[in-house]
Amino acid sequence: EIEEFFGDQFHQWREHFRYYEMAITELESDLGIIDLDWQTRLGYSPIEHVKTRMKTLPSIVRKMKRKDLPLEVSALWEHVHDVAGIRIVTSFRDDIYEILRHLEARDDLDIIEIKDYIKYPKPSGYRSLHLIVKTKVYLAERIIWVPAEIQIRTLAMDFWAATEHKLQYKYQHDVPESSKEELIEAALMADALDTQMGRIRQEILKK
Ligand code: 0O2
Repeated sequence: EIEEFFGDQFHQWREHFRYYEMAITELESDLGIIDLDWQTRLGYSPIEHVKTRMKTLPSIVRKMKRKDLPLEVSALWEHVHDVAGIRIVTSFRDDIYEILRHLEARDDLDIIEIKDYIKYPKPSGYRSLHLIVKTKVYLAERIIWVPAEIQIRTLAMDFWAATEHKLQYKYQHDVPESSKEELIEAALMADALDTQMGRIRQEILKK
């Protein structure tokens, strides 16, 4: 069925999906190593946990249609940067920028774009730091740089985003206006929680 859908580009699509999977494997492993290193040297890692996901085919097709892109693998590679996705969840807001500084210093990662939805939250109330990157992947006979999206957010931001996402689905993306306002309010509460936890940490570190 899928083979029919892609016609003579089927093998190219399959090949590219493997590249995205490789990028996820690479990023997950790199972050696991950094997490261990931080734990070992400092007894504390800014990484709380990491989650990976591949964008589903229906979601890719929807996005390409929305962007008026031809359903071709070259358009996917050039213009859809979030097929491979990795989410890093932290305990504190400051940890997000600590992780960013680390990622910026790596030479196996090329940061193409930083979208700071913490400084500039989305109208929905959504907060998170998004990085569009290219990650270095060693194949048997050559090196490729695979596009990926890294989302970095606190537990509080993640709680809000995951719950809001579920509600959007429940209401088929047609959430009543009053609920939208309450969701924005809830996002502000999650933000206040992050501020308070950060303050408590500073107090404890001072002692
Ligand atoms: P899924 O299932 O993760 O694929 P772009 O054209 O890429 O520049 P895009 O895709 O709108 O623009 O990028 P954006 O807004 O920077 O990031 C989109 C992703 O951020 C979403 O993925 C969500 O994971 C998350 N996100 C953005 N806004 C919200 C929000 O209001 N609520 C929640 N819960 N998540 C949000 P996808 O593609 O929607 O889904």
